[in-house]
Amino acid sequence: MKGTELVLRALHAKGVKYIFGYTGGAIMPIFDEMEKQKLFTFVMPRHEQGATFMAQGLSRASLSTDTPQIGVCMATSGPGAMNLVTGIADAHMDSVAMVSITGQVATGVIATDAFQESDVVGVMMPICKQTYMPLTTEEVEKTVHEAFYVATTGRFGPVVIDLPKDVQIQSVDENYSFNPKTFRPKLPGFYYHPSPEREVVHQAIEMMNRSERPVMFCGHGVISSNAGAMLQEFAEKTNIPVAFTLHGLSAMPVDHPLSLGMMGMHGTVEANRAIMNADLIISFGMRFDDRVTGKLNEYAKNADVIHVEIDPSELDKNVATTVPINADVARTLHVMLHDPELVSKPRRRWLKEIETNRQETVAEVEAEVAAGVGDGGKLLMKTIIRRLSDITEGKDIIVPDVGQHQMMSARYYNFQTNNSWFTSGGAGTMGCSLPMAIGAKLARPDERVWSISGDGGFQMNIQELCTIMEHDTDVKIMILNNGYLGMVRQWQTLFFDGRYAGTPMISPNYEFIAKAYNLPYQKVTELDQVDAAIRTAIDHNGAYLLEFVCDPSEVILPMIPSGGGFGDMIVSRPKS
Ligand SMILES: Cc1ncc(C[n+]2csc(CCOP(=O)(O)OP(=O)(O)O)c2C)c(N)n1
Repeated sequence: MKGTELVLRALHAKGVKYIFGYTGGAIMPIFDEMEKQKLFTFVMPRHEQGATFMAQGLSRASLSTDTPQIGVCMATSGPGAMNLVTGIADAHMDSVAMVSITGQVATGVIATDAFQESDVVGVMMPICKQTYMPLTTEEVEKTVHEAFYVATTGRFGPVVIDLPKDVQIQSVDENYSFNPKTFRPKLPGFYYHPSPEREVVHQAIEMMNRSERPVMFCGHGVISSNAGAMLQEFAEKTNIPVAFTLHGLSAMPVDHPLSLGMMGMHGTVEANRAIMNADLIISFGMRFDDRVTGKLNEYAKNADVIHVEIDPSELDKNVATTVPINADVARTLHVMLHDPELVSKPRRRWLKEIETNRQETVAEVEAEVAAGVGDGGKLLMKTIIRRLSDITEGKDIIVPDVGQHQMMSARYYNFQTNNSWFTSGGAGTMGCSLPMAIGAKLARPDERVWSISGDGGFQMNIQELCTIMEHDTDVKIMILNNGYLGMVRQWQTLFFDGRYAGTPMISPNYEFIAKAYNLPYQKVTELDQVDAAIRTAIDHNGAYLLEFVCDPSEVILPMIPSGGGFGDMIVSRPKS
């Protein structure tokens, strides 16, 4: 058996159905074997970066299905592999399981600057969970199995296998044998605590029982361990309100009476004030990112912190923890829910205080949403997202790009379906939406998927419209076109005296673009066209491109300035 056959046998054994890949000299043997075997659905992006986000979309969306799959992407050596870098780094920041296989020059010419050679392992090592370069064909199958184990054990993450061409095409020794059923990776130092220690959980429960002003945090770990329903049950049992990180959104209905919505830089006033005034924070599967905490020495000064986290290196990293619980979120919540000492307190004063904070801004925000247009009568993003949310009853899958529209989607889409929000949070990579939406749709074909982009990010991976055309992928696409790199423009408005350096943005004629990719298209400029346009896209059987012409001066608030504390939160638009 050849290395190429072993790679594919291992991928098949791991339940892989889709391969997102782009060919080239050093990966051709694997592609050739794929063509012979026809075991996988092959999806070719029009740029390797697209493959990484398609693989991410598939991994993220299939997490909550009965048949979770790991996204696999492939590229050739040198430039092909280098085009995977951004998507791999992005998956690493957001803890998304993914396996990337790159072709490498033959072992005999490694480190000679051979044609299309790059040091893939060297480049990828700091930006992924693990890298491999099998130097013999006998190692190949074991390496693929180990890669899947590493990607999906403990905190999820991307793994890269760089496969020299001779290792692909050589055959294994006749005595070769490998049994995936008995294979156990030997990974000293790679440890994983799925279950929490009961005494520590009990200590945490006692603190919750004593607390007068507790807040729960819901991070990506809740989604990764499929623990949203349990979190909701726990919140209801204890009457403790829940604030969400950007990645925690969609773990439970965001309009639940105990939900505070999103926290952090663009979080709600009620979430951020609750954190400021809390006496106890119970955080599940999140990492206290700087966009969540703001200035650390002012952060939640009067609160004890219980931190449930699968990755021990996150405990005490940014915020001092009173009770660290190094375990899987779902298993911990299970133990918590069954702790006999758990009490339900009404917490009326605390919940009333939170409601008062909510009321402070809700009227102003709702008035803006209802007005629907801003300067020059141009559409507001928040209104478009809210209309989408109402029309789809919050049940669709939302895949934003990066920018104002992303934060608007986070704030104004009323998520009702578990794990229905896939966003580049840690890296904040523009251009991710279109390919990530393709991967999500392949994972959950029966659900409606919306790719929402700004005019900037949309143009970064616009070529993936061709992949949509080729595969007839039913992704509904929205461009919120404000003629600017909007989020940066917002910072320029607020902190750079309105000097718009490098942010005005010309777009191509999207109608022509749509035509070129055989997509139906509609441009929306008036408020009274918004609902009908969204409904037309929904009713159309297949992909649809909607362009909304938006007000460039709209800002997403509240906002905590970068490096600021919660006390610096800008709640209303400065009057100029
Ligand atoms: C690849 C990449 N380059 C640059 C940035 C910095 N950046 C963050 S948001 C943003 C503007 C996004 O503009 P647009 O896509 O038009 O969306 P909008 O903010 O207008 O909704 C930029 C340039 C980034 N996040 N990613």
